[in-house]
Amino acid sequence: MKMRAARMYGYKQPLRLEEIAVPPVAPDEVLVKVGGAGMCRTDFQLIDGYFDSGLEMDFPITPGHEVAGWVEGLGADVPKSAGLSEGDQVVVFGSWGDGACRQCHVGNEQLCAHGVWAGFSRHGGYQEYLPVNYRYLIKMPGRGDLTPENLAPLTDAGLTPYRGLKKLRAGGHLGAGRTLAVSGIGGLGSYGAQYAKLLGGGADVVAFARSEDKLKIALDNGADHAINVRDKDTDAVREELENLTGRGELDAVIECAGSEDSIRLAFSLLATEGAVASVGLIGNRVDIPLFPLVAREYTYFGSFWGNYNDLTEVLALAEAGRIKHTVTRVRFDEVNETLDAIARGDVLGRAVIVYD
Ligand code: FEH
Ligand code: ZN
Repeated sequence: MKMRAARMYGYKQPLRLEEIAVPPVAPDEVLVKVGGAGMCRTDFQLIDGYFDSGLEMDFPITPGHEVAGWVEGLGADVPKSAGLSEGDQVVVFGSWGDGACRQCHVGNEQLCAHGVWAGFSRHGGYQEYLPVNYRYLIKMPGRGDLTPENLAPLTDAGLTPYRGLKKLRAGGHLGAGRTLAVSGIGGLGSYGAQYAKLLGGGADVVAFARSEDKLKIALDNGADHAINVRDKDTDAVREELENLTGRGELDAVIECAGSEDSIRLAFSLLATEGAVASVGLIGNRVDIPLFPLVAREYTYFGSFWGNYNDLTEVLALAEAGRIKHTVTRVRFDEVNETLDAIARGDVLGRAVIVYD
C-alpha cells in the first residue's frame, strides 16, 4: 500500500512531497490512519535548524508531532486490554520515553533524555499512516466536534499551555484577585486563554498579542481583557493594564510565544512573588534582571509539552465540550507554504493537515 509523505532530507530546505510505501508495524504497534496532523511552529524550527545541535537526525524524517486519526491495523502483540479495534478514533501521545529513567517512571516521558518524539524521527504526522506503540494511543469517541482535525492540536498546542498553567496553579500563583496574562495568542495561546479561565480559579485574564485578529480569538476564548503589545514599551503596556484591571502588574504569566521581548515584558510587569511559566520556544535566551528576581521572589517555570496524564485531562475537557477549537485546514500539497506562513506568524489558531 502507498501513502503520501512530506519528508525532510536536510535542514533549511522544503519538505519533499512523496508517495512511499506504508511502513510495517511492529508486533506491539498500531497502524494509525492520520486524520489530522497539527503543524507546529516547532516543525518550522526543526527544518530551520533550531534543534540542529541537540538532535541526531537520520534523514529522511517525517515531521509532525500532533496526530489524531483511526486504527487501520493492529500488531499481533497488541493486548486486548488496550481496548483498541480497527476503525477506532485515536489520539497519539507523541513523546515516547525509554521507560527506564526517573522521568519515565513517574510518567513524564516528554522529559526522557533518551526518548523519541513523533515527527522528529522517521515517522510523524506529515504522512498518511503512522505506526505507533499501542501504549501511546488514547481512544476518543467520534461525535460532534471531536474530529481528528480538532483533536490533533490537543496533543501539543492544546497540551503545552495546560501543563504550564497547572504549574502556576500548583505554585499558588492563581486564584481570585490575581491577574494572569496569556502572552502570545498563536497555536498554544488560543488554548492558553481557555485554560487560564478553566484553571485560573477566578483570576482576571489578560491576553497579550501583536495582532487584533489574535486578540479577538483570545477574547472569544474567554480572556477578560486584551492588550496589543506591538511597538509598545513596558510603561505603555503597564498603563493599559492598569486601566483595564485596576492594577499595573501581573501575578502570573503563561508565556506562549517565547520571544525574548515577550519574556522581558512578562518579567517587567510581574508583581512581588509573581511567576512566569515559559512554554513558547521562538527565542534562544532570556534576559531577566537579577535583583528583582531575588528581592521580589519571582518564580520562573520551564514547562515542556505535557505528559500522558496531562493529555488525558485535556481530552476529558474536550469530550465535555469545554474546549473551543480554532483550526485552519491544510491540504497536503500546501504543507511547505503553510510552514512559511507559520514562520511569519500568519496562521490563526492551529494549521492542521487533513488527507482528503
Ligand atoms: C514539541 C516537540 C519537540 C520540541 C518542542 C515541542 C513543542 O512544540 C512543545 O510545545
Ligand atoms: Zn509543537
